[in-house]
Amino acid sequence: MIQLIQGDITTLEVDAIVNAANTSLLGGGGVDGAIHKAGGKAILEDCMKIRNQRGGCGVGEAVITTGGNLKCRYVIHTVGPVWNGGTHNEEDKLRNCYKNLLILADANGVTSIAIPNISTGIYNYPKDLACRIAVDEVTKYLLGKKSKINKVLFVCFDEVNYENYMIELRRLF
Ligand code: AR6
Repeated sequence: MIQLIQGDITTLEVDAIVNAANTSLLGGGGVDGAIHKAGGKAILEDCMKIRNQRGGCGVGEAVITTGGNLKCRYVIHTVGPVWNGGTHNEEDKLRNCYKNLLILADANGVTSIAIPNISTGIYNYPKDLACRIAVDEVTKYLLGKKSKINKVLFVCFDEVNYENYMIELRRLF
């Protein structure tokens, strides 16, 4: 099941929420700042361990930590591409975010997951293009693999993203 909601991802009761992080995994603004603020220091401690093990998280990759004080068991951190005109493999990198976060979720027994609009804030990816990629990758993954994920929430914070997702999901379903 795919659901669309508008709101703050840090309040949701799901197995995992996804963070739009940066390669340092040390926190930042936007949804990243909100997740670390609401989730507390246990999330940052796990991020530091991952930094020590593998030096952070590459663009398009995903890593998993505790959900700390949040209502979710896990936070899956992925790093979207910075939009740079569209000629720097931004699309492949954004597709990789969705592919890898879903694979990592399944590998950890996650059955419900909430995903924000990766790269569409500070990283400036055009919202309409990012929306199509997100919906395409999630639907392909749920249809194509023996996934145990049975609930995906697309969580939009701003009105433009919400409208884009509404149109795209209505077009498909
Ligand atoms: N819940 C859900 N979505 C949110 C929330 C929230 N609480 N807050 C913002 N958004 P951004 P990026 C939406 O900038 O573009 C950070 O500093 C927001 O409206 O959070 O991938 C990281 O550390 C937008 O649509 O992430 C990186 O340095 C979407 O989340 C950098 O920003 C993504 O916006 C990553 O930039």
